Amino acid sequence: MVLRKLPGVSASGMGLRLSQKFVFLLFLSGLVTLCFGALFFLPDTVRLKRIFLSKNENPAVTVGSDNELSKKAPGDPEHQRAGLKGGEGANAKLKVSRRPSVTHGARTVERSVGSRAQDEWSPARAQEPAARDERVTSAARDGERGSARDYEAFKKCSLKPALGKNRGTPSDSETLQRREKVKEMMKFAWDNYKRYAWGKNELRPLTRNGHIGNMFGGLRGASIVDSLDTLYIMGLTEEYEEAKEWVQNNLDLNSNGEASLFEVNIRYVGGLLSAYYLTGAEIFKQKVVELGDKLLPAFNTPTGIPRGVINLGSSGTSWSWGWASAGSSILAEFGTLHLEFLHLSELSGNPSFTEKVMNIRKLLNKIEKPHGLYPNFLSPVSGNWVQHHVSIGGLGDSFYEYLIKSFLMSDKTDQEAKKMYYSAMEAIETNLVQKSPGGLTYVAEWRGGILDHKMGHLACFSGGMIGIGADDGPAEQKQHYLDLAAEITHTCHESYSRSATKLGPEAFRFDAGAEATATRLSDRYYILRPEVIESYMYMWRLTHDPKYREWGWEAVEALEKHCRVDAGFSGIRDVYSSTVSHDNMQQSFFLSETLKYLYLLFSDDDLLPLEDWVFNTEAHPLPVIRKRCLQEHSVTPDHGQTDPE
Ligand code: DMJ
Repeated sequence: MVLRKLPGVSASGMGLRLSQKFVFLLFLSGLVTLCFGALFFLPDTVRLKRIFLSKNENPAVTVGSDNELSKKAPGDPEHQRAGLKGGEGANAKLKVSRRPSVTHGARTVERSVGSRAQDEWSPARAQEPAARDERVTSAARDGERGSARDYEAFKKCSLKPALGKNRGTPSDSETLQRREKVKEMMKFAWDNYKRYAWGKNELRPLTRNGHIGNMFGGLRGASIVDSLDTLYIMGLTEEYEEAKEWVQNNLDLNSNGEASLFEVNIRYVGGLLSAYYLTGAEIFKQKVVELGDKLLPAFNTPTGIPRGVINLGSSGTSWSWGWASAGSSILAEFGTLHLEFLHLSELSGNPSFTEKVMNIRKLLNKIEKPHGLYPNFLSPVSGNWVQHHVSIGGLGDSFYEYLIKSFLMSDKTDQEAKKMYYSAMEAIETNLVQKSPGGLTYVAEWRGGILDHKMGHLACFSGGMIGIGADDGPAEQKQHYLDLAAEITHTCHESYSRSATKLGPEAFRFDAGAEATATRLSDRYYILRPEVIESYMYMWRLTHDPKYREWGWEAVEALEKHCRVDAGFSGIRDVYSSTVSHDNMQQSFFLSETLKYLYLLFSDDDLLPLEDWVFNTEAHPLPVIRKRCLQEHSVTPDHGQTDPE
């Protein structure tokens, strides 16, 4: 722009008229606004935070949110996928903390071990009882010494071959046929994902494209990582190899996005760990330890209780969910890390992973609990409960699951987890377990002492959980726990059989005349969730009552009839309408959990025997940690195996 001084017109020292000055100022301010605004279009919103937020390293700093993920409301499909519902205080401010320097000597050496040959299995010293003093904290001690375990060590310490004598093939032809059907469903789901959504997180089967979403912080291929172990155990070898090749060549962990710590942990960390322990392919170990490192900054809070959302890039910034009460962290999220983090320490030799989750355990053990119950929201700053909503469904569920599974995964040495689990169960029975007028047993929710007579689909995992915990309970309670597990599983089956589609709603109620049916329109959907089938699988293994296989088959028929579409499987919007409306989403947990549990239900018990394997909450099997045996087979970071048997 050229500015000229006009003759006869008074001008300022710059030689400009007032109107020209005004135009110039307007232009300047427009330019500044434009530059400032452009910052917001930078791909990494965290850059802004780096510039404008406190440089304070550790204490939480209250900031406004530009984090899309954390702004999602609890009813948002992204949260429904995660099983995160409820949640008051949607306007809560977010908290942020930043990445500390992460230092340790995790091994990332790639060494091809090849796939596992079943007849190579040897029980070695696996039968030796674990020493009393070898409790979970020993993982940290071993880490300090820099020892690490590997596939061979775990294999030698298993009691039985992972895939059984004959890959769990059942002897009766009807069960075999049913199992083959489930395998065909897996292949169909996989082939369509591969065809239309390869490399994306999930398949949209109606529109035949991929879904990325914002739960995984820019990580891709959730369906691939979630499917690795299912493909492997089903003997879908070609498909497993494709998946492994994708992980090797395309799973890029250098993402800089904002992820749910919980979701990345249960799906990616869990999926990679299982794939490693089942196959011994070093690429899975290398990737999982690298990913695990990226999660550590989430624990950099005043209490060590991690926040829900973490930036996977170098900033390591973390946030609480925008909808969680007063910047709180969620019980089911920070309480569902223990199994995977213990294994991360085992494989890397880095004790930090174990220390982080033991710190969470310590805080939860010590804190005062209303009526012995664990509320769903806790402040990562003060370490106090934020409000008294208790649920064994969404927001609370897998915390309880991980207590009993931590005990089982420790070769039954983790007495603290055992004690916490059975005390929690006692409180749940006293305060939450109810019987409906029609005789159905259910687990209600608790809001500061008032019962909400509702059970979520998510809460139906508890049949299986209480079942696997029965045998180690107090002698006089064992049969009682098994009965309770069967009753809850029966109630969950009722929620399926009382619908037109024979699939269960997201939540069902026991009030205003309702008995295991959804009374609200918004609770009528089914998104291919596994929990009810998961309980059938455990109850089958524990009792061998044929009804569980029959119920599983009913679910297969319903899935085929209502959820199978031309290009994959889809959730449905209303289980009570036989004219179905599809939600156009094939969730990754359908491949990792629903189909895997169905396959196991129709297999012999020696496929992934429960003496050796504990399933994480995304159905990824993790081996029992037999400390003493493993110590004899551990490797040192730089010199390979100490005991090259
Ligand atoms: C899965 O991702 C896991 O089972 C989680 O614990 C809860 N929600 C889904 C399946 O419903």
